[in-house]
Amino acid sequence: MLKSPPPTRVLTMAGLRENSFFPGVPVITLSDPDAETLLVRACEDLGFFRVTNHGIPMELIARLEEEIMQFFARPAAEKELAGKANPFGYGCKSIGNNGDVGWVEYLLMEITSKSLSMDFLMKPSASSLRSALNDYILEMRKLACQILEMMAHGLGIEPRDAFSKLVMDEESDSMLRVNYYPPCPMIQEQNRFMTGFGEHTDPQLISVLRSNETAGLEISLRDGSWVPVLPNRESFFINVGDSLQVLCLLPNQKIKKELIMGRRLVLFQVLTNGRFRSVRHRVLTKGLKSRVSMIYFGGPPPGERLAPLPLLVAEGEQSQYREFTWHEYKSCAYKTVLADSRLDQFQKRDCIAERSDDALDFFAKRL
Ligand SMILES: O=C(O)CCC(=O)C(=O)O
Repeated sequence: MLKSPPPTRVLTMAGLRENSFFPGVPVITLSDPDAETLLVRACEDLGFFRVTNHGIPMELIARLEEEIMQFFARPAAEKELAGKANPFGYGCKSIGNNGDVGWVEYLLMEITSKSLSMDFLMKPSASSLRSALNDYILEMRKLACQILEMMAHGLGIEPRDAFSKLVMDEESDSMLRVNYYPPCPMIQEQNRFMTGFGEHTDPQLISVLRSNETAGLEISLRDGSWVPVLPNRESFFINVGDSLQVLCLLPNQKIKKELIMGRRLVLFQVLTNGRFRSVRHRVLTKGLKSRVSMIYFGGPPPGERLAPLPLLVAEGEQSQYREFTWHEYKSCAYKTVLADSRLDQFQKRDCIAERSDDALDFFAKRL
């Protein structure tokens, strides 16, 4: 448990909005005949949605949550046996190596050859945690792949495993993070809140997030405003990651062309049609109740070249980004602070103005 007052660098702000959850998070029932279309629309609009009817047994989720609570309730010295998060292991307040801090404890685990490989999990005392985690990630991989296939099919991409095969690959660079945001009575008294997990986008392809009923997750809308997400312990929240945004990006040339045509309607289609958006999100904690979240990050193999799928690029058009691999992108992510817009570093110079949403808004207002 975190016992000391929050570190000074954890922001505290007054005036948490009560009962003002964002009503616009798409809720998609995976068995709905229109689910593929709805998924694509949600990825274009928000890069974020909630799925129900996912088929993951509640007992499995409850079992893992119970194990996680037991892990974080242990004395610090025992938790530290998991190794310092660098990047994998146990972390407390400090997120990454670049100065980010939050009111959070976490375990970040690398998934290799379809299971979790960490020395501390191999100890007999960790066997029930290990088994719950491994059962959970099997289900998460299946769910992530099902959703990626629905997205591809919804976009008209053949084969439909164009995205999911990257996560299914033996070399897939996927991980699981479990976060524990302890209560903090100090801010509770002051009606303030603070950063649990600072704003960021997820670098991978897709994130499958599940939390308990404690609120705190917020997403950023296209206009830059932040909105709180109503938690739902029976559903999973899906984030589009940066890598998926790159694979599904409309080429720059097309954006230029449509802008010159000068129609607001056309511009809107350019912004939304075929362009997935990685969602910026953060966790604010009010300190009343603990929040527990577990996030499966489905990533591509290290050598995978991240570029718009040829199918989405018409002749004569080119990507906004220089070529890079997932390994390069991940290395860059580890060197930056959470809030950095890392994709900008891979953008071709002449594409910067056209790609920025601000620039597009600027033009839209003048059409
Ligand atoms: O705890 C949450 O709900 C989200 C945390 C998060 O964004 C992350 O671990 O990357």
